[in-house]
Amino acid sequence: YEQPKVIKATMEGRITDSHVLEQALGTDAANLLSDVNHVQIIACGTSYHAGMVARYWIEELAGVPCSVEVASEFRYRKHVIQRDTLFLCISQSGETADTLAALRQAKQAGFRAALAICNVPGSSLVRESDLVIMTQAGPEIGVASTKAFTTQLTALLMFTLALARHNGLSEEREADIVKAIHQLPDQVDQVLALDADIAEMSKAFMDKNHSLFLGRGSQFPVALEGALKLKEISYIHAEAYPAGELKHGPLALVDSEMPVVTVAPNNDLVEKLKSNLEEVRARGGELFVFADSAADVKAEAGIHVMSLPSVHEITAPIVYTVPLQLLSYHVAVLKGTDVDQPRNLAKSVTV
Ligand code: F1P
Repeated sequence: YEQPKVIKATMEGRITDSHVLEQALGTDAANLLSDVNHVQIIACGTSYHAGMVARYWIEELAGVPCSVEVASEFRYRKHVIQRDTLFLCISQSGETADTLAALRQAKQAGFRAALAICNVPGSSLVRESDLVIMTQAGPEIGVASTKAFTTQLTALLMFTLALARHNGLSEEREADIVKAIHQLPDQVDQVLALDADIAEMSKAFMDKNHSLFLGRGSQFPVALEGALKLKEISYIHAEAYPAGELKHGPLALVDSEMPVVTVAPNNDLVEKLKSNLEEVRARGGELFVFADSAADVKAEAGIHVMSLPSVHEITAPIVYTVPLQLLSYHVAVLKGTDVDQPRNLAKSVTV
C-alpha cells in the first residue's frame, strides 16, 4: 500500500525535466554513458525479475544490447565481459552474497563502470559501485519483496531514459514516457482500490496445488514475479511462461485443476495473447486475467477478467505487478501462512 508514495519518492528530484541522468547521477556519470555499448545486469530473486523487465526497455528505447543473469550462476561460470560494458547490479539489501561476488569478479575482468540500483544507503553494493541510483522504498518488513520491486523498476526506467538519450531517443518519445512515469502513483492507487475484488478472486486458489502464470513481452517477467510471490508466501507451486511457449510444453499441464493467471495490458501483443487464452480455455483451464478494458478480453465461462486502468505500454509492467502481489497476499491470508516470514526464507541472503 505504500507503493504510490515510494514510487513517487524514487522518481522525485530526478525526473523533473528531460535531463534525467544529469540529475540522477551527475554530469560525469552522463559522460560515462556515451561509451556504453552493452549492459550486463546481475541480480537475484525479485531483483532479477526487475532486471529482466529492464532488458526489454534498454533494448527497445536505448538500442543497447543487454544481458541479464542471476548472480548465483554468473559468479560460478567463465564469462566474457567487454570493456565497454556497464555492469548493473540490482539489490534491495545491497548485501546479497552472490550479487557482491559477481560484481567483485567482474571488476577483475574490467568494464566501463558499475551501476548499483539499491535500497540501502551505505550497503556493500553501494560502497563498491561507481554509480548509484537509490530506490526510496524504505524498510521492507516482509521477506517477499513488493515495494522494492516496483521502485527498482522505476529507477531502472529512469536509467534507461538516460542511456537512451545518448543513443538517439527522440525528445518527444522521452517526454511521453516521463509523463507516463509521473502517472504511476495514481495508477497504482487505482489498482490498490481493486483489493476487495482480488480478495474474492483469491478464493479460487485455496484448494489448488499448482498454478501457471503467463505474460508476453515485458509482461513475461511480471508473470515470473507473480509466480514467485505466490510460491513464496502461499506455498502453491507456480510456474511462469512466456505465453507463446504454451504450445511448446506447458499446455500438457492444463486442466480444470490448474488456474492460469495472465496479465494483458493493451499492446500489440494482446491479440496473440488472446489466442493463447483460448488454447487454455479449450483444455478446461480456468483463467484469471488482469486486462486493460481497452484490450477487450471478454469474461465468459472459465475466464474471469479484472479490468485495470489503461496505462502506457512502457510503464505497464510496474502497474500490472501490483494485482499479482495482492492476489498472492490474499491467497496466503486465506491459507493461513505467514505472509511476512515465509518458511525457509531469509530477507537477505548474505552467505
Ligand atoms: C534478493 C532476494 C529477494 C527475495 C528474498 C531473498 O535480495 O532474492 O528478492 O525477496 O528476500 O533475496 P536483494 O539482493 O534484492 O536484497
